[in-house]
Amino acid sequence: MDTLEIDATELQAITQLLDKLEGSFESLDSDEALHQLAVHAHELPSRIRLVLNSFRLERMSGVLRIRGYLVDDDRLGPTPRHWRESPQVADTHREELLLVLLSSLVADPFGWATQQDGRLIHDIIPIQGHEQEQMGTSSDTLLTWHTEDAFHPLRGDFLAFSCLRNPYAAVTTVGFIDALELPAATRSVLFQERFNILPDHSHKAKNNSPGSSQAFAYVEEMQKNPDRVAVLFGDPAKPYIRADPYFMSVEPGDDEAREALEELVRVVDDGMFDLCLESGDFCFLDNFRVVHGRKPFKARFDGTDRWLKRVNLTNDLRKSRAVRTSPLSRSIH
Ligand SMILES: O=C(O)CCC(=O)C(=O)O
Ligand SMILES: [Fe+2]
Repeated sequence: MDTLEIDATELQAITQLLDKLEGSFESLDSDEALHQLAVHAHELPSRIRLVLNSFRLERMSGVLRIRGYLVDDDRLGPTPRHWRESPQVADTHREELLLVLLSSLVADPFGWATQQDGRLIHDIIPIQGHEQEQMGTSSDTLLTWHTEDAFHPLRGDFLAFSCLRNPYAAVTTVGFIDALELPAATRSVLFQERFNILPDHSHKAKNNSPGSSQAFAYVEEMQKNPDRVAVLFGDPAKPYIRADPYFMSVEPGDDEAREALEELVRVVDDGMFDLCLESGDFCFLDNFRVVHGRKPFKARFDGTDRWLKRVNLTNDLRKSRAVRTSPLSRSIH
C-alpha cells in the first residue's frame, strides 16, 4: 500500500484552490463541472499530481491513501440517515470538490443509473435496516471482499473514497492480487469463462427510489441470465481480477471451477489487511488489482456515524457510450 502525506505547503495550495472553486459549481454532477475540474486539477501541487499519475500507470501498488487534509467536522453537519437525505449541494462540497479534482488525475468519474438514484458521488453510510446486507450501507455484518460492480462488464477501473468521519475506526479490508500465489492449474481455471456473478443488491430497484430509472432491466436480466465470465484476466503471471464471491456460482457439476474459486477465496482471505480510513483521508483503489470489503461495526444512527464519499472512475468512457444517453452523460443505464 502507498501513502502520501500532504505537507503544510501543499495543504495551503489545496485550501486556496478550494477557496477559489467553492462557489463555482452548483453541482459536481454535470459534464461542465467535471470538464472544468479535470483542468483545474492541474493546479494541485505537482508532487500530488505525480503520485496520482504514477498510481494510474500501475507504477505503484493498487492502494493509494492520501492523508493530511483537514475536515472541519462542525461544518459537515450530521451524517445523513440515508443517502437520499444527503443534499445535492452539501456542506461536504469542499471534500467532494477535492475528491473529484484528485480523481480527475486518475481517470474519468461516472455513475450508475441503477445505484443511489443515479448520483455521481455516493454516500457510504450505515443505514438502519441494512445492518445485515451485503452493501456499503451495512454495519453489523462483514462486507465480504469484492471488486466493485463485478457483475457488470462496464465496471470501473478505479474507485475513489473521501473519508469525512469515522469516529469508531470501522475498518476497510483490502487484498492485493498482483502477487497471488495460486497453483498453475487453479490459475488456469480462473482464467476461463466458467463463473457467474450476480448483481449486488445496491443495483436493485428496491434499493433505489421508485421510478428513479428505467435501467433496471439489464440488472434483472443479469440476475436471471448472468454472463459466464473469467475471474482472472490479463497477464497470467500478474493477473487482473473480477470477483465478488458472495454473489458468485459455477455451473452445476463444474467441480473444477468451484474448487478453483474456493482456493482463490482461501488465498485472498489469507492476504487481506486492514485499512482504517480516517477523517481527511482520500483513498484510491485499483479495481482490477485489489479487492476490498469492510469489517463489521456498531452503527449509532444518531448523526455521528462513519461517512465516506465514493466515486467510480473509468479509463474509457467510450466503452459505455451505447448505454449513456449522450456523450456528455456520465450515467450508465
Ligand atoms: O465502507 C467501506 O470501507 C467500503 C465499502 C465498499 O465496499 C464500497 O463502498 O465500495
Ligand atoms: Fe465496494
